[in-house]
Amino acid sequence: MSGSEMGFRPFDPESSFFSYPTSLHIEELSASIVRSHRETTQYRPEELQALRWKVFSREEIHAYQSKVHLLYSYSVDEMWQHCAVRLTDAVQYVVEFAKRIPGFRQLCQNDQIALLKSGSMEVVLVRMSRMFNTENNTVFFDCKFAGTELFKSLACGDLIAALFDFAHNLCALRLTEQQIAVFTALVLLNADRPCLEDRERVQRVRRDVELALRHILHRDNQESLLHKLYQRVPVLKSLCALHIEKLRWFRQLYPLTVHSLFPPLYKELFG
Ligand code: CLR
Repeated sequence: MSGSEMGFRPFDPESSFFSYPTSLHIEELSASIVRSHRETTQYRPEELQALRWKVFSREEIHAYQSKVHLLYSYSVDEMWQHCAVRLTDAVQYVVEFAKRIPGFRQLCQNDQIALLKSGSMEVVLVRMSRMFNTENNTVFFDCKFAGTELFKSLACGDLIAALFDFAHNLCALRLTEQQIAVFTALVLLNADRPCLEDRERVQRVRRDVELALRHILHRDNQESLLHKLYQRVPVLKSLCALHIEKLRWFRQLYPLTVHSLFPPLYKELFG
């Protein structure tokens, strides 16, 4: 490639392998990740703010809890299936986000899949905090805000409580959309994931994203957040493990539901 062509190229994460990334690189990288995040999150913060008054009625909650037998009431396995579908939707948006992180698509396909397999759920859980209202401990689900009681029929109260707790604590950090964007990119680009072929290459892409996060936090005068964010990473891992454990338990009870009604991507990631 000629020099003049290079001048018109968009940010190339690989180029920083040969030279120390300039602050312009890092600036462009952050902007690009923030754009990718914005394009792959279904709701903008202003929209979510405007929807906060929408909460489920007692009757609706009972229908989700399979307490009543109305036309629109869920049985236990239907509720599991419904949540699995919702989670899979959310994962698909994360896959799209990953593909738009500069450098991600240049990783070999095996490594892209390995990173998504172990990281996409973690990113969904970080994203959950954007959809969370700490005033009443509810999360945006099926177009309204829902408390833990709505998920009672899943019979995994400990997991639900832990997920809500995590979202609540992350909300308390009052992260900006930019901070969430770059932090989630960093969660995906984890060179310690199992089954990676070219860890060094992942590490190289990660290094620049790490610089982007530092850059953003420095600019926002919130450098102390870095440590707090890193502290959440092992918690994410344990929540994902608990989710997988619950799925195993559910599969023993309802093997056919999982086999024939759960989304294939969900089974591929967690089953
Ligand atoms: C997370 C942020 C995403 C959009 C989104 C979609 C599905 C939601 C999820 C968010 C938060 C967690 C959620 C999930 C559907 C079911 C799940 C509410 C808001 C609850 C906690 C139940 C999990 C049950 C498993 C055992 C299947 O951008």
